Amino acid sequence: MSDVFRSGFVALVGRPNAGKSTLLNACLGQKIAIESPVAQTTRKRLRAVVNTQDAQLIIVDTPGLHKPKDALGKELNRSALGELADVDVVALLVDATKPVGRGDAWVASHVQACGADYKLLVLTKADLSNPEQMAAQLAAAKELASFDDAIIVSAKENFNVDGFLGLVTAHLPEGPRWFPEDMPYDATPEDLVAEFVREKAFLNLKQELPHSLGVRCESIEYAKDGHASIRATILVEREGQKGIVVGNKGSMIRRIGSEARPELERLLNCKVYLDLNVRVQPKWRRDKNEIRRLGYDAGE
Ligand SMILES: Nc1nc2c(ncn2[C@@H]2O[C@H](COP(=O)(O)OP(=O)(O)OP(=O)(O)O)[C@@H](O)[C@H]2O)c(=O)[nH]1
Ligand SMILES: [Mg+2]
Repeated sequence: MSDVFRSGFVALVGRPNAGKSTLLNACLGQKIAIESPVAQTTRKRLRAVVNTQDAQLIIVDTPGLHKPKDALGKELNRSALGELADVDVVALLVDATKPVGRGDAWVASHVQACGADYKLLVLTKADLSNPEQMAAQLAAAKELASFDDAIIVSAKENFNVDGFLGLVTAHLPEGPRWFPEDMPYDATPEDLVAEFVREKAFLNLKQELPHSLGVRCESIEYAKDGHASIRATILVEREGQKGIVVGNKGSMIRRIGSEARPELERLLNCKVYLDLNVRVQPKWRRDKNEIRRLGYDAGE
């Protein structure tokens, strides 16, 4: 154990699908951020507090940076770029399996310009890549900005996640434990319930309509016997989409519910009854008020 205690904020940024949320979960050792192969899965900042004997890291998951097509996309970018302003460490995540492109260069230019003391390049998904591809990718990604360091990880296989945490910790300033040790994240149970339902909807409907889907948790009520009754609404933009989410005789919405329930039970640590409904809310992605109601805005 070292005699200095370090603490600080670490932002994970990168293009959509780079593996930011998966790395956050691996660092925390618990799933709080939703993961999916759909680009722009993460819609709001989420902070995980990782405690070790010598340090406290507040790791910030951000929405993937991309070319926005609507008000929601603009909010996602605003939220992610906003995080760069006020952190000690920025980790730029680049997918080891996809060619480094203009999107990465654009993200890297923001990393370059931000005031963080330590800028780390993280090549993700090492398990899907081979050594030659990784070496080429690392060389190309290093050109994107002047990084202080680079590291290769696989969050899925838990490869070098400790290495990542160690490297970041060593570059945090000396400071106190900002958050109590029993507070591993900054989201409400309602936020996480809505997100977990959205993940299952994304995974099942990724070909059809992921970006048109929003989820709101209406209520969580705890009964005397300890179980939680949860009501949540899936928002879609058109009547036809409602039919897809409901599915033949309700088969799709039942599937989404039955996939979400075990994860919600693990999260809330009790038995869960989940009541899911679908509502049509035309063009909600263009409506700033609805985006705000769903909690997908960057806030002030
Ligand atoms: N094989 C493998 N897959 C990974 C790894 N990390 C992430 N993935 C997968 O890559 C996809 C995207 O991961 P996310 O963590 O959701 O990516 P993200 O950067 O948070 O994406 P956005 O929220 O859209 O910006 C998911 O299907 C993950 O399962 C990894 O280390 N290995
Ligand atoms: Mg994400």
